[in-house]
Amino acid sequence: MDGEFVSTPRLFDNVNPADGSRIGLVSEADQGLVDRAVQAARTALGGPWGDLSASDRANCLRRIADQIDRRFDEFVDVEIADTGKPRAQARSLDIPRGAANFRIFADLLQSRAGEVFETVTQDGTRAINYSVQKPLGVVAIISPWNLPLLLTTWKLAPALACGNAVVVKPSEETPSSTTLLAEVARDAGVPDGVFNVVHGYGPGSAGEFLTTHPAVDAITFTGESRTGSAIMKAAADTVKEISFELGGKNAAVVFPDADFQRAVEGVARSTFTNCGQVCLCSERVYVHRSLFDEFVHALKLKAEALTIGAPDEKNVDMGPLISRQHREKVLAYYRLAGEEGGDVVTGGGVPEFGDVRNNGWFIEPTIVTGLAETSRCQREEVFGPFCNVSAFDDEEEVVAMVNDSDYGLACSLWTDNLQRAHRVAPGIQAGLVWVNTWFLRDLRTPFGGVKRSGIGREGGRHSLDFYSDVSNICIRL
Ligand code: NAD
Ligand code: 6OD
Repeated sequence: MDGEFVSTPRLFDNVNPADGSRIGLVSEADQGLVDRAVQAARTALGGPWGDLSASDRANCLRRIADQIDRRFDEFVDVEIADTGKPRAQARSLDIPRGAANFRIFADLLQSRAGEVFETVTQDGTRAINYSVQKPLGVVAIISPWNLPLLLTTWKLAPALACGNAVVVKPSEETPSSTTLLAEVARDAGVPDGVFNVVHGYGPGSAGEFLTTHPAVDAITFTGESRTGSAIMKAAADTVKEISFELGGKNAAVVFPDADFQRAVEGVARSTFTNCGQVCLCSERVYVHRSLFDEFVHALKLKAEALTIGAPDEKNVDMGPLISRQHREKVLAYYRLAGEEGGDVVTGGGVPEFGDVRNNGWFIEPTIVTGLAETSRCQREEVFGPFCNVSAFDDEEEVVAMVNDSDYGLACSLWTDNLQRAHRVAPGIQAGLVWVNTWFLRDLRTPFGGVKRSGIGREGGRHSLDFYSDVSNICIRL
């Protein structure tokens, strides 16, 4: 908060999902503190930050990335304490991506071009028009718990690159890495008030205070579609800019011409990574009827071979879900799948360890078959290590099944037929289509969803466009 750490009288627990232990107490921001954070950000816009050149801001972002690298192990430690995810995943995905987000937007900022038009007027004289990019102002960043540092920095880095001042509210489940990032930003020379963090919940707490704040100019949010809808309503009164990355009910399609082994491995990865808690995970798997039985059997073996456990266990593949409440929700979907006529191929319950891990929120990877396309389990986001596998007969039919969803975030197609890949991919109603891969990211590309999966695109120039206001200047010559 304006360059200093502030305690509040209201504290909430931060709990380790791998064993249920309390990691620490977190200060919840009240309305007064959120006001202070927003005011600090507004004031900072008129301070030294507002005078920095794009090149100076880019260098500042690179220093933040360097500081994340320098304190890499600390970031890994806090991220796994908050989430319970395998240390190897935090080391290879979450934390390196945190640093990469700052480097890519530093580079993109420096190669950013504007628009110039020469205009010939009716009387034969000329004018030139050119665009200038300005910050949006005070940006509220609200992030979820599944990939805390990765997803916060995905928004924070371009927001700072474009010269904004921010107030970040990390998820109440994962407050630590953003707090550490505040230290890092200060050490990297980000002026006081440019990067503020407030902790707390959504409704009636820091999230709502921020999204309804009249002095916040824009909200960038990642989280559930339902929350997006509540935030959109909150933002409407003061007509704030919004960018939303929301939920998914993503499909994976395995065509008969796929490399079978690669498809099995790919679908296992896209279903079970991060215990199914990635917005891009596949919960609907469509397999050509000719491969169906063989594929379901192979996927079952993959699921049963996963090592479930705490972050530092040897060869651990899958950690716990984030919280007791979230496990109850996912288990309710496991039960519902049976009630809706699904056959459980594997999983469906909670693993028994006989030690302290029984106090954590572990869950079995679960595969079902036989769910109707209209069933709730096939239409609603579970956000756990769960998929239903359905058979299809032809391309047209499967594209219709994939597109028959309220969501439209991501899809992966598995085929070795190049013509098929090019024919099918553009017809998928999703912001992201992968062919023979999943979650392969180039940070310059547009990222986001259609339908209930989001509003707008971030990534590359799309982020720079969102986090800037453009003005046209017309000069009569
Ligand atoms: P969530 O919507 O419950 O919470 C996200 C954030 O919003 C948290 O910081 C929370 O405190 C805050 N919040 C909740 N209610 C609010 C309100 N009324 N006003 C202001 N803030 C509020 O989501 P989650 O459970 O943390 O994350 C899981 C969800 O996020 C899943 O649906 C997943 O698909 C989605 N997600 C989407 C993407 C994407 O890129 N599309 C990425 C990651 C996660
Ligand atoms: O890779 C990214 O940039 C990104 N936004 C990933 C989102 C993952 C969802 O859980």
